Amino acid sequence: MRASSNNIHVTGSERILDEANLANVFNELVCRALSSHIKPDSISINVEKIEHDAICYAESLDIKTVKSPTTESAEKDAKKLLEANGIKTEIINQAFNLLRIGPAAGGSNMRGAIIMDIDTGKRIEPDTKRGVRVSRIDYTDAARKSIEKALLMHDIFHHRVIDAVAIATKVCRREETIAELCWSDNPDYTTGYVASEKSGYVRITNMKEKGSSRGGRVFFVNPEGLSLNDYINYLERQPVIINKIGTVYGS
Ligand code: WAQ
Ligand code: MG
Repeated sequence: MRASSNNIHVTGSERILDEANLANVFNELVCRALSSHIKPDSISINVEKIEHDAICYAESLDIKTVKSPTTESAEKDAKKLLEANGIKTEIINQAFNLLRIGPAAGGSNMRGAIIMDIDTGKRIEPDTKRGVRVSRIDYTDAARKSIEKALLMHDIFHHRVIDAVAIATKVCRREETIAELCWSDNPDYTTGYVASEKSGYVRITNMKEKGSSRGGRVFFVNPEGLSLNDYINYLERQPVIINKIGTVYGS
């Protein structure tokens, strides 16, 4: 589903389903579009067939929460985590600077993610205006229920968390990915995260000031032996379904 207003992207969401569930989910997606912070004037739903054999199954990353009281402390916490994953401080600073000013040309947000070479700090995504969109990721019904329940229990339930954990899980299970850094472009949603196979999905509160509509994602990748085409093809095209939920920790 993609919803826009005056030709500007408002919200999007996607699912991987059996044919039998297709019609039910239409309803859910339309409701989601209509309940977005900006009312869309256009909603499109696109359906594509996926071969069963092509699907990979994954366990979601463990979820932790760091309660950082200010944007400054949140940035420090995020940087420490990224350093612990072996990324150089100067490269991390570059990623922060980009997300803070707006990574697309002219200082606006991107629809997709930045891919950053951890040796040089160079952006290597082919289209620096759009970025790379992670797609074809979902939960089994049982896994979705289980993550909803665990998030509710820890009082951190939000559809953004569920979607972001799915994206981070897909991104981090590829060995090219060293870590991911993200915060939302929604002005009311200030919790961001650092994720990696090693650290899990670490939520950090106050990653940006309330009211800021700057947000984005950076995938830090190891350039050694990297085939950028294969990597992007995996992110965009490989169907991944989460069938098991990692541990959800309280804060
Ligand atoms: N693939 C790659 N990049 C994306 C995708 C995607 N599928 N979706 C969004 N982005 C990029 C794009 O640049 C957006 O501007 C930016 O990420 C933020 O997207 O656990 O909601 O959908 O509480 O606003 C984090 C949840 C929520 C933290 C992140 O991101 C928590 C969020 P948003
Ligand atoms: Mg958004």
